Amino acid sequence: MAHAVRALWPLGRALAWRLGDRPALGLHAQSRAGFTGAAGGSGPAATARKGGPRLLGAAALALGGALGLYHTARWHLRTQDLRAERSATQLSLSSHLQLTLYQYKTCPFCSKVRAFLDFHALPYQVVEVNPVRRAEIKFSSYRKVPIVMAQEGESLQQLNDSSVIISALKTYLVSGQPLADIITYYPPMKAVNDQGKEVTEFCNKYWLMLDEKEAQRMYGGKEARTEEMKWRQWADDWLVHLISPNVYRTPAEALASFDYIVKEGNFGTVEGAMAKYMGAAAMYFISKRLKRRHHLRDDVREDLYEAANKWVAAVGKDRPFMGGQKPNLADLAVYGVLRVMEGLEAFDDLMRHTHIQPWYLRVEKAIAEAPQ
Ligand SMILES: N[C@@H](CCC(=O)N[C@@H](CS)C(=O)NCC(=O)O)C(=O)O
Repeated sequence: MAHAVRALWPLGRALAWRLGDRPALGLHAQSRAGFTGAAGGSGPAATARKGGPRLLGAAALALGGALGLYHTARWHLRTQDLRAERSATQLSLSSHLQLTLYQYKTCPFCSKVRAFLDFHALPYQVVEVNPVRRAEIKFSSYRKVPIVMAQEGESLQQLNDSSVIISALKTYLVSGQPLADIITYYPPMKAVNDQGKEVTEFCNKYWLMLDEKEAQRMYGGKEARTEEMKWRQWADDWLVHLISPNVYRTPAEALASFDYIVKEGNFGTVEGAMAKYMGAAAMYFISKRLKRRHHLRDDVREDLYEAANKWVAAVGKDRPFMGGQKPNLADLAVYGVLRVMEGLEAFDDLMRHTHIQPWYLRVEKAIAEAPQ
């Protein structure tokens, strides 16, 4: 059962943390690995109560930016001549890709990727992975989901990690560079987490590999690019950590959450029944531990509401989305993470007690209206 529970989102991730799997990256891990870094709890909500992680987060962001700039420059010099020829074909790029998404439907990282693919009208096939046996991803040495397999002509690429998948595909859509080249700019890095365990992270994962012209066209200025990176990282490093403590807050909520996970997921009948009751019980207790680990309040809803309102304040009143007239990658990431709570009490509470609903519905609509 422990194995079943470990592989399941949100429970699987929670148990991964419990088992010391989480890349809670200290300075040591970051300097060893030199990656953009998921500095634990470095988002605005966390930094209100924690000064150190804020500095780490800023340092990680700056480091990622510097690495990204370096890679962008290197790549720009190499491909300058090809660029002009490619621009004419960019519109049809998405039709050159055949994508397969390996996922757990209720995993927030997978939901982020789907939000991205749907908004960009990129067709894809879904393989729902059985969280107990994970046979569907046996081919992969990277053992988490989401994974995207991307076939571009003769070339088949495996993209790991939600943020890498999104950054690589967005770079592809904007620049037209071959995906095989793009993914070399997001190399995996081994790091050591705060429990001394080796974990895999990815360099530059919030950075798009664009030349100056493309970046200008896409963002209009440096601030918009930095803002998008910052809030994408916040969604991964802070917002995601609020999900489990909120959806497993009480025994009844834990049971409802598992009911939903089992219904949506790829479980055998016995596995499903076991996961529902044993998983709900396990997660109810584990979520208390997560609450302490992430320094959440006694009433974890308070943290969720605060995060949502911070996000709404960051979007502001003068634009429908953080991306302006259309969602950017941060809008899609925050939406994707929150969406996994739909249908649960935590989601209804969130809509009722914060100002996030109008923005949330706008993103939902923008995705629904994407040309199919
Ligand atoms: N940083 C990764 C995290 C992915 C992740 O933790 N996925 C979980 C499911 S939500 C998983 O596959 N867990 C299985 C395991 O850890 O063994 C991403 O953004 O994609």
